[in-house]
Amino acid sequence: MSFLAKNDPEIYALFEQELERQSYNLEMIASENFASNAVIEAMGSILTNKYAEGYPSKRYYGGCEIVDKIEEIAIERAKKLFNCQYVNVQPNSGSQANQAVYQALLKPYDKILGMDLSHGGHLTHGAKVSSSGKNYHSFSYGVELNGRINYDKVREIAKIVRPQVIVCGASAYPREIDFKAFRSIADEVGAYLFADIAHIAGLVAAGEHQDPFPHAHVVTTTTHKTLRGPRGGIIMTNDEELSKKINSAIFPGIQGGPLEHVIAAKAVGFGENLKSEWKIYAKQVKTNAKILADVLSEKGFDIVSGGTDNHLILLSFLNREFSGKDADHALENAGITVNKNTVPGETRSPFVTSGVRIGSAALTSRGMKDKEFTFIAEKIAEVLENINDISVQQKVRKEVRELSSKFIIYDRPTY
Ligand code: DSN
Repeated sequence: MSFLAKNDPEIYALFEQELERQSYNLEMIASENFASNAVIEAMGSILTNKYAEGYPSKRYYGGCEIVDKIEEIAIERAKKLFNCQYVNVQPNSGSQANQAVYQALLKPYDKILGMDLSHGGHLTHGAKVSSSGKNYHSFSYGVELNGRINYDKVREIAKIVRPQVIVCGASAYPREIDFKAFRSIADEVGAYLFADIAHIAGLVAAGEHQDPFPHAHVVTTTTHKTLRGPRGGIIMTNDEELSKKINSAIFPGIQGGPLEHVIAAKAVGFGENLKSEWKIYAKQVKTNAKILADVLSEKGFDIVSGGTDNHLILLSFLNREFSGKDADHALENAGITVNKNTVPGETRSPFVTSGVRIGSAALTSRGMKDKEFTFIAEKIAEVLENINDISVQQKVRKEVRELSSKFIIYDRPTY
């Protein structure tokens, strides 16, 4: 019997329910993935006991010789993976990583220009409800009605705004991001280019998406999305002076003791990303997303931008009677987990929306390939075409369970 089961049966029972949910539903939220047992083991380890404020060899506590080695391995692996010179592996999340970048590069009320949240950007790219939009003057660019970034328009906006930082990278953008084009805009207006590659990092690491270096001055990513590591963030740069400012912004600026158990898990995750199999995985992630786009498009659904270059698609229901919220709910009932999302030309509120975002990374980690993704796309279409028919949702739910049970990801869960 596990320690958890013995000591806290109430929490353990909920863990069992969550394992059941993860095992027998189709997880298609584009920002989620399934970390390996090795990553989970490192996260749930004795390293949680250790305080290590500071950086390797420059700590404020004794007894850090082992965690120093672990943090150095995490840094070296990330440097190799993303082809850069300086990495801070301590951010507890992508949001904290981004907050630290702003602290390092900006003074309060300086100007930032990022992608509009409702066009696929992220809260931390200047949304007024986030500290990035409260502590700095934030401005935004968006996508055209065709769902794509128009780089000439971004240039026009940048020339008017004259921001100190241009943020590129997105949470719901199905197309390749042209870092080189963004850098030329940043150079033209004398801004830093900051690339947040949280969604696409696993593809970048495999050479399946354009590399943000050498174009971006600073790059952040989360480690748990397409990278499939533990929940957390990292910050990267090739500029030594910037790296010092970033390190001070993380500690003592924003965070205290780093989560060394998570840093160890980041190292384990990066080790997996460096293996040759990773390239095969990343390629399949893209193939699977393309299958979703192709099949759903053949079935008459409107795919934002007409397809995908990465791990996600956006379905638009602007021309349908039902909303993103309705679709999200119906698919959830059928055992397919996605999230509602705004789309270009949105007419409904952000709580209702006219779209859903669907990602392929997590199910690809379970080993699902072309055949399974074709089947899944057909099932998504079936549910959406019969959105008010609960019997269809119940039938699909059974089929989803049958498929899921052939691709069990944690046969020996470490919780
Ligand atoms: N919440 C994440 C996403 O779903 O894309 C971004 O932080």
